Amino acid sequence: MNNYIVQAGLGNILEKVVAGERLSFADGLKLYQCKDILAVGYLANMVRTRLNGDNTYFIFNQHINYSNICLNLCKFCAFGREKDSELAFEMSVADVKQKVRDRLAEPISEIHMVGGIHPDLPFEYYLELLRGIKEVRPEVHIQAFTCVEIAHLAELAGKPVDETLKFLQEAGLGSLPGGGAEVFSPRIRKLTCEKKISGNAWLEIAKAAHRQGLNTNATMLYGHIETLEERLEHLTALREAQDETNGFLAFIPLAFHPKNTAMSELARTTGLDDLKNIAVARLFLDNFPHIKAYWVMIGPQMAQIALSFGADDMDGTVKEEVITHMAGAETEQALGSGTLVRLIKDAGRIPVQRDTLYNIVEVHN
Ligand code: V47
Repeated sequence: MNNYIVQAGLGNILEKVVAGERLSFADGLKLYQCKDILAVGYLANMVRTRLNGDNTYFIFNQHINYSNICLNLCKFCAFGREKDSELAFEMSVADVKQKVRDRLAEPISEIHMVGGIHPDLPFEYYLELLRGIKEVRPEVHIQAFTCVEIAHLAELAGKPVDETLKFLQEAGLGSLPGGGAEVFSPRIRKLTCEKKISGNAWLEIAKAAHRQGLNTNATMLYGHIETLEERLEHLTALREAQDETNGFLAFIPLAFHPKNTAMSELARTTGLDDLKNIAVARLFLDNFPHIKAYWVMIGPQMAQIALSFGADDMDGTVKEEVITHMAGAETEQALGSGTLVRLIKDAGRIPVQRDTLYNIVEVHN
């Protein structure tokens, strides 16, 4: 096998991976440019196995989008709407509580809740959302509000970010999801999401959350107009932030879905690029414990294959995914745990049901 990796031009990287050495920017670029996906995947699988063995994590979770009304209206997004749009929606706290109540019979341990940057909902609404969910389902872990929403909530609260996070934590917030990171490059943000907070601001909020005892995830929206160098700059910034605070749990590459967006002329990502992003992330983000293959975006079959290319997490049952489906995703809106377990076992890995913080709930052997 070593000869094969050397022939693929990745001999130096193999040596570093075996020695547990950190990869350089140039190494990352070489991996992205390498056309031999099996060689890249072999290396990523070495790291995946070293860090997580055969364990492949999944969770029983429920997605709730409290509103799609958004001031940012990013070009890659098919979800956000202006307030007066016919397709705009906004849930009351009672609506959200009902969504949670509807699924009380299912063993859901995490609520993943995000929305847009709403022009006029008050800070109290967000606190009430958290308190309301906890009232209905006290044990559930609420993973809610991206760093972009947190910046907005801090403005609404008229408080610094750390104090705002404290209020949210006291109301029931357990951790932050990884959305809103997009690509940190100022060039990409100017062209695709000019109104959104900067990449640096996103990173500062994630680090503030970590210091506050809140874990977060991180994402990268790939497959639109970003260059390979911009992807690596994004990964480098995440790796540096993680060196500082060690609060990121998982990295999730998000495959761009162009339908119904202002960038609908672009093509969907290819399977190779999907696998490449998982594998390069696993190799480059040496301080991230987990890499998620988000089946909603790349499909359950590709997510299953990704388990041999660096991924050790398949997210979860999800239930009612909206953001990607509005942008043309053809995947299901939910997967049963039986399907997840079968996909993982078929890939020769061990299905491990987890909670949000990666404590093991049950090994499905
Ligand atoms: O923030 C928006 C992205 C994110 C599109 O933390 C799009 O565990 C593809 O962040 N095509 C929301 N992506 C999803 C997200 C997420 C999902 C699953 C797990 C976790 C986690 C986080 O989706 C947005 C944005 O970055 N997005 N539009 C689109 N057309």
